[in-house]
Formats: sequence, structure tokens, C-alpha cells
Amino acid sequence: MTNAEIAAAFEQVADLLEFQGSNPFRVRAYRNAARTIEDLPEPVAKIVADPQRSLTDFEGIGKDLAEKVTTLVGTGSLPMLQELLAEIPESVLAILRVPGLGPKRAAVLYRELGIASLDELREACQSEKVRALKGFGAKTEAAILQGLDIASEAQRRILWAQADEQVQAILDHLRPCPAIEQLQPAGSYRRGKDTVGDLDLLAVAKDAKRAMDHFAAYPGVADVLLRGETKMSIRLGTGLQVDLRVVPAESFGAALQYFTGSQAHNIVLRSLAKSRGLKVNEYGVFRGTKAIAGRTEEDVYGALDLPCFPPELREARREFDWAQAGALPRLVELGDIRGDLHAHSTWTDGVATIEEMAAAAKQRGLKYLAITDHSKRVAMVNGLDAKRVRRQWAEIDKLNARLKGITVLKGIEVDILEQGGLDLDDDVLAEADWVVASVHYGQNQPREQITRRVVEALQNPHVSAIAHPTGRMLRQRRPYEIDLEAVFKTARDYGKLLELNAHPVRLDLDDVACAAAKNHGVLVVISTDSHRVDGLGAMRFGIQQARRGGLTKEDVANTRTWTQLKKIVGKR
Ligand code: DGT
Ligand code: CA
Ligand code: CA
Ligand code: ZN
Repeated sequence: MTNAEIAAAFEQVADLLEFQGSNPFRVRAYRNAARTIEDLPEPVAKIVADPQRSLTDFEGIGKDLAEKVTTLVGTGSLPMLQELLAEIPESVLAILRVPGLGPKRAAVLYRELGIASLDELREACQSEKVRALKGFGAKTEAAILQGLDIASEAQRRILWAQADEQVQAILDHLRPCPAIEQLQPAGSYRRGKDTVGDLDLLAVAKDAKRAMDHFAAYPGVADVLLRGETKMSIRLGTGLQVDLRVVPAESFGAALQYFTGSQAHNIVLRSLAKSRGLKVNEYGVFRGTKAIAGRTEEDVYGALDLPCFPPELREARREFDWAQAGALPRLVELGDIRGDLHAHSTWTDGVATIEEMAAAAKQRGLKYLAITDHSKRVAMVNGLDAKRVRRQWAEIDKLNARLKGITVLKGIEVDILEQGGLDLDDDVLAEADWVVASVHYGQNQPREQITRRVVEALQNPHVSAIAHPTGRMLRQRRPYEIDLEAVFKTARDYGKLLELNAHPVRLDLDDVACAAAKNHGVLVVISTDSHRVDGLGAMRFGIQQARRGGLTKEDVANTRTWTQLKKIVGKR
């Protein structure tokens, strides 16, 4: 079982317990464990198999949960989860995950109206039965209907980071197969799209049958959907569909190009080929019946006098214009990043101390790390008031005196208040090295109001950047109604930065917005918003999104040294 699968099982247990009205601490314990496991940098199965190590060493995993993990790894199922599922119809689980609903409200719907499926829920909302329930109302009903749309979309696509975990596991399974000579994932996964519909794998094999037998034997397979001579489709237990195509070596590059897509990119490519009297398809590039390229992607693009576009750019946006002008941007890389400018600590909702975060950042080769804990408005996580943040900064000064090779920056994630203005006074903010401002409350305000709040925050001389500027959370929450054009213009006029939050659920700014920021002359800062040391690993997801937006090293602020960056933010 992959970490994602184990985490999903725990999440399910938590959902079902909450649905039943269990003790909140018990529910929380399962959720925390799920998060810990999801964020582990190595497979849980490996830790379980190692007699020298114990799962109880990890945050939030006690003896009981460790035993449950061992059971899951060993048997692939959890008796406790089976018992819960026997008591509650499984279709209820889908309702629990409707954004804006949650287990408590779902339980009311189940008890009062007998709603046990998404279809029943939609119908109850449409016939206005839900608004009549105590504690619901017309607004909630509308929000549930919107949530239903998001949920049905979400059922079809998964986060890139989740896809990545499953891809790596499948590749690990396939690589040892002696029949397979070449192997590459293609499709939206290879293009680094923020969500992935299904996986497309390509292989060259000495023996297609043996390769497919090996594929079918992957332990994660739930169903074989289709099996032909050269193509096979399976569905994993996670619900993800995976297509494997076996192609001849002389067509591998052409197939990789074709199945990487995007479809829109391929359409442009085909028409360019046609205008030169050539034909391009998944077998190769042809002049008449003669194949002139196909073995590698470089050959395929080369035959059309085109550069081998980085997969992230293949969306038929600007890439062909750039290629024609000989000005394909050199995209930013993970190795270009020198610092991380959004991270939390145990002072608020992080689970690692400042020193632990700094050590982990240093180990990743970073030269600076801004600690940006929440401000007091976020009372739920014990947000910092002026007194506590000054105490934290005094501690950071002391810590910096001891640390070598990394600088901890005195930062704050200051809330942009519902009615406008910032959650901490200017004299406090003036003492910070780095200030990110963000919206956490009043996210449903009308466009003009929420835009004004963010624009005014950018105008504050002490604010360095806006965190997660649109507030979107993939599969969970739509972006605010914010006018990004106005935000870009203000950021440019006031010399401020905008964040690309690298958390795989956020990726906010998204690729298109990154490109727009660049067009407006606004620098983007890629930050992980880490709440634990492993969270720093999310930087690669942000890099990928930035690359999709065509950003170069110069376009990304935190490829600079802190000394250089300080001049740009230049508030003092
Ligand atoms: P996804 O799976 O929805 O995240 O997106 P993709 O881009 O992986 O799309 P998919 O899996 O349908 O197809 C993989 C690639 O195959 C796609 O990017 C372009 C290529 N392709 C070539 N011809 C077609 C076609 O007629 N329809 C589609 N859908 N894809 C095609
Ligand atoms: Ca796909
Ligand atoms: Ca596909
Ligand atoms: Zn944050």
C-alpha cells in the first residue's frame, strides 16, 4: 500500500467517526496521522519492514495507530474501517466530501432526510428541502449545490502530487521486468498539470505480452479494463485509470510526443507539418510513406525545425511563437531556488520548531528561510499578536547568531482583515524582514470588496508579498472573485511580489496567472507554506507550475540571494 492509500484509509476512518458523532480528539488523531503519513518522504512499508525503526517515532502516531498502519501494510485492509462501513452506507462517504458540508452536517442530512447519496443530496437541494432544516438555510443550500459541482469534477481528477506517488510506484514495479526496454510516463502527468485525469504510460518491449502480464500483476490493480495486442488499461484501487501502450522502438519518440500532448499542442504541430508537406502521427514524421523521424522526441520536433519543447510548455499557448522567434524561455529549475519565504512553526500551526525548520531548509541547500507564522486574527491556531511576534523575532535573532550556512528571516503572515486593513500595526510590521499578507476570512465577498482589500494590502509599505493570491484549493474551493488584473497592476506599481504557493492543493498563482504576472512585470516568489519539515519538499510542485507559466530564473524572486532580494523588496 502506498502512503496515499494508507492516509486515505485513516481519513475515511476519521470521516466516519465524525459522522457518528465520536469524540473529536479521537477523530483528530486519525486526521493527524493521515497527514503525517501523506507527508512522509519514504514509503511507510519500508519503515514497517525495518526492525530498527518504529512508526511511533513520527509525529502523531502512537502505539495503537502504529499497529493499525502495520495491519494496513500487511493485509491491505483495516478491520475497524470495515466495521464502520458495515454500519454506515458507503455512499455516505461521497457526501462527507462535498465541499462546504462536512461530517456533522452530513449526519443531519442523513438522520433528518435520509440522504445517503450525491444524487439524493442534489435533488433535496433543488426541491428546497435542505434549507428547511435547522441550521441550514437558502445560502447553505446554494453552497452545497456548488460544492456538488466541485465534488463531481474532483471525482474525475486527482492532484499531480498524488498522481506522482502512484506513477513512481508503478514505475518501480515495471522497471525490473526483463521484457521492457524503455519506459516513460506521458500525458498531463508529464506536462506537470496541477490535476491529472488518467495516466498514460509508454513502453518499448521485447515481448509485449510479457510486459502486459507484468503490468497486470501490479499489486495496486483493481480491474483490468481492456487488454489488446499493444494497449492495456487498468483501474487501480485508488480509482485512477492507467493506460500502457507498447510501441516499436523506432516510433517511441513519436508516441511519446503524441501521447504527451496536449491535444491542442498536437493540433498546431500537425498543421505546421502539413504546411511543409509532412505528416506527423504517433508512429513518426512522414514524407509520403517514408518515415523521416520517430525514434526520439528530439528527432520528431527536429524534423519540423522545432526545439524539443519542455513538456510543461506544451499547451498551445505561446510556445510556437517563442520557437519561431528563437526565444524559447529557459525555464526555472529547482536548483535555482535559494530560499523559502513562507513557513510556519510551533508558534502557531506548524509542528516543527523554528530551529528544526531551519536545519531542514539548510539540508535542502537553501540559504534563507522566512518564518511567517499567522497573526492573531487566526485565533484558531493561536496566531501571534504584537507581543508574541516580537518575542519570536528576538528568538530568531539569537538563533541566527548560532546558525551557520542559513539565515532565518523574521517574517509574519499577516491577515488581511474582513473589513480591510491588516491584523498588525505598521510599527510592528516595520520590524519584520519579510511580510506576506493573506486573506483567510471573508473569502466569499463580492469582487470589488475582496479586490480592494488585497490592493490596499499591497499599498502598505511594509508588505512584501501576497500569499496564495486567489485562495483556490484544488478539488475543495474555487478562487475568490478577485480581480487579478488590478492586483498585478498594483503589485507592479508598488514593487511588490506575488506568491506561487507550492502546496500541491493550492498551486496558487496557477500557471496562467504566473504568465500574466510576468507580462505585467511582477516577480513571483515560490514558497512552500510548510507546516512541517517535510513540507519544504513541496518546492518542486511550485517549480513545475512556474515552468508551465513560462517563468525563468529571473522571473522568480527567490532565485536571488537574500541581499539582492532585500533591495528589491526595499522597504527600509
Ligand atoms: P488528462 O488525462 O485528462 O489529465 O489529460 P491528458 O492530456 O493526459 O489527456 P489524455 O489522457 O486523454 O490523452 C493523452 C494525450 O494523448 C493527450 O494529451 C493528447 C493525445 N491525444 C492525441 N489524440 C487525442 C484525441 O483525439 N483525444 C484525446 N483526448 N487525446 C489525444
Ligand atoms: Ca492522461
Ligand atoms: Ca489517457
Ligand atoms: Zn501560511
